[in-house]
Amino acid sequence: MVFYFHKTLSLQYFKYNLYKFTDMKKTFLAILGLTAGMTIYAQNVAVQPTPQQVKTSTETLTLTGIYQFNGENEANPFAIKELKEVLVGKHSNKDGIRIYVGERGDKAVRKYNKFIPKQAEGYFLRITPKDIVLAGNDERGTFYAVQTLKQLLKEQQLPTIEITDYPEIAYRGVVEGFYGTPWSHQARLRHLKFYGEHKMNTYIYGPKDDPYHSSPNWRLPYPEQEAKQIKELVEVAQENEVNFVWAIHPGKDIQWNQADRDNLLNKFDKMYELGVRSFAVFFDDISGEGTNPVKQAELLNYIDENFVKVKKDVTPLIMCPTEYNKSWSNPKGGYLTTLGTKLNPSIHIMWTGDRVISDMYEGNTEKGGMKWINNLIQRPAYVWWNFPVSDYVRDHLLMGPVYGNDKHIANLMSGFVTNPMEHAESSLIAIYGVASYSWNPDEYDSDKAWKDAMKTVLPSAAEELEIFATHNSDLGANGHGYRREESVALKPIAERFLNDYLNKGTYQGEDFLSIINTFHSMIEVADVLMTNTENPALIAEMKPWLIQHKLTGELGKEVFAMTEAYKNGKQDYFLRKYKHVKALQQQMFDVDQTYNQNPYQPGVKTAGLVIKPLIDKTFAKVVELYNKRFNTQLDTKTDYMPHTLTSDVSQLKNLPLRQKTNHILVSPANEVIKWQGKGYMTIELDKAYPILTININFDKPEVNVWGVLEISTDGKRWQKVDYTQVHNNWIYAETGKVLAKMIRFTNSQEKEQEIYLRQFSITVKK
Ligand code: DV1
Repeated sequence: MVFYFHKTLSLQYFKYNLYKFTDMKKTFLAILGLTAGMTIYAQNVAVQPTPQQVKTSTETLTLTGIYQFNGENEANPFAIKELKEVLVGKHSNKDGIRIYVGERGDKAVRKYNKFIPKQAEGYFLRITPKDIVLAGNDERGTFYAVQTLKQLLKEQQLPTIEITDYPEIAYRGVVEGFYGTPWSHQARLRHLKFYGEHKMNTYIYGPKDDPYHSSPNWRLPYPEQEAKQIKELVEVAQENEVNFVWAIHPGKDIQWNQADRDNLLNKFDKMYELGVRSFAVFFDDISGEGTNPVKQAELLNYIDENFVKVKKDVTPLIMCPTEYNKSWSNPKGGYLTTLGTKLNPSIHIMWTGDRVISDMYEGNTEKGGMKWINNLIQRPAYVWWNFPVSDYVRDHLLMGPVYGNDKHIANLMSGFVTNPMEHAESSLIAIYGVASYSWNPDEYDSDKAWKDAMKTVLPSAAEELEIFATHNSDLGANGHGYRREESVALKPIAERFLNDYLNKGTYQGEDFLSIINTFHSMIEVADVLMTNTENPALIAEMKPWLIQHKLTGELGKEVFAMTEAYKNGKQDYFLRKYKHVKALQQQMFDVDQTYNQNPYQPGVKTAGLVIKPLIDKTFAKVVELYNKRFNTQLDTKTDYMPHTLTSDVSQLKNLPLRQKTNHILVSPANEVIKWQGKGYMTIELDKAYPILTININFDKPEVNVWGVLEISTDGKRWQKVDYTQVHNNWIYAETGKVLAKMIRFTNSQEKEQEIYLRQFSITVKK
């Protein structure tokens, strides 16, 4: 019994002091709490993020619309503004519901001081049938108390409740740090409000493709229009209790001299004038001089001492290192250790984990994880979590749940921010999950947060959005090897069906019906969402994927109709469905070739992990059975990639290939690729083709000094191909239609080369 209480209740009720208590003490206190006759729960409250400690009773408070405010002049004005929007009504001096609002020490809430958690941004919220207390440990705490009140209010009714709450991770939020089209001004405004509502306090501005954040213009002030918008963002961030962190990315061409120090500080001064009070310096994805850790640390300390500490109202600096994940770091090279020892202790160091895209875990100082990095940098890392960012899988929409980060490592990090997709609205699903995780990781419920996110982002069609999202979660094959679950409910059924059908040519009726039902729901939700008018920005982003989703549902339906037709010997009906399937495949191909035509991963992929393979394999099998039985030669092919890439360069070997008409392309990568001496990359085509041209861009001149391009028909005898390096780092080779099955590029020297893989494409004659 005691054990039961300990496990299920004490963690929630007494988490306030979780780290200080021993197990014995926790058990004892849990029993105390229960005997006091309170109802304690945290899980079932409609508040997200889940509060640390909640006590409720069954009574409710009905708002009358008349209030007596106590403390409104002393309390955080942004909290008061929000509160008045929530409690629509009028003021009275003598009657109505009493509202006590303010920060620790304010007169109005002084008698509640002992209930206010002594944690930054914490608050105490109490609702009784007569009054409401909103008492923050600080200004942000009061603001969050109001946000909780807002979530509790349903049809002018409030539950009587007592909440003691605070965040476990100090900085929680978003880093707009992806490659691709930066978010629009409108999207950013909407986001800042969303962050405030979900208790996130950080927005780091660092879109890679803003030329005034990075090269070439990081030294220049923003043009008037952009400056005006940033000023507005800062103001809105402030109203929503969000730190607007402006990041600079100077490392591509920075000179380690006084002139560039001045340039950087001048730019920071300009941003300060626009209202910015939080700053970051990013040294990610660069090569050459800028990567020197001693120089980086000197610059950061210089900014810290000559800007941050001088201004007094600027928050601690954040820096993003060049070796920002374990797989790239060379502990012997001493990069991270140098930062750890040289950087002023107040400066935060960002970190993406063991890999570029990875989830966080405790680990240890030898093998990896949070403890590994913290040991090197001598401070808790500031986590930059690369989900749901899709800048390396741009043909995918990542709307699945947030999971994978350990729940008990809050004390090992100074911040947790998510890097989202360039699709701002669709990213809110994951951001909601991150808000929930980073506030109260121990109680984080991935599935619940994900479902609640749907209700928050699109209340009028939350169920439909959830179905769409469940099939748009995985990233597909990618260079980083990061994958997510998808179509989770259908997966075991699909596996069983395929196992039966591919091996025995039979299947269970029940499985068949569940699968058909899934296809129907895919079609329905696509239609419902496509015509939804509640959140036009979201629908516009999802549009290409909705179209593809509907076609996939239709394709599945028709392929499965073929299996039934075959089983029942209905030949005409089979052929009719076959024809339709071919037409649907063609339409899906067209969508893929028409929408989202970015130069990196163009196209539109949906339901790629479970559903698409289920359809394709079933189609191939049923056509094969039919061909055998009726002696026909119907085409069993679906879309697939017949060519392969092999490489001994670790950052290249998992890069997917793409085909567009007669071009075969290696999917480009964003980051610096370290191509070791003698390292190679080979593309093997499904058969020998006359090669028309080979186009390469490594974003680097003089590749001809070290890079050798060769072709072969059998992989044994290789023929060197001459190429010309034309302007802007483009390499161009015309092979005179010579027949080849393999194309190989090798670093012929011993020395490692650092390149960007912007393009590697082969054009063949088909
Ligand atoms: O700009 C980001 C990308 O969006 C890059 C690395 O990969 C992301 C995903 O492709 N810069 C990064 S992560 N810096 C992380 C610093 C801690």
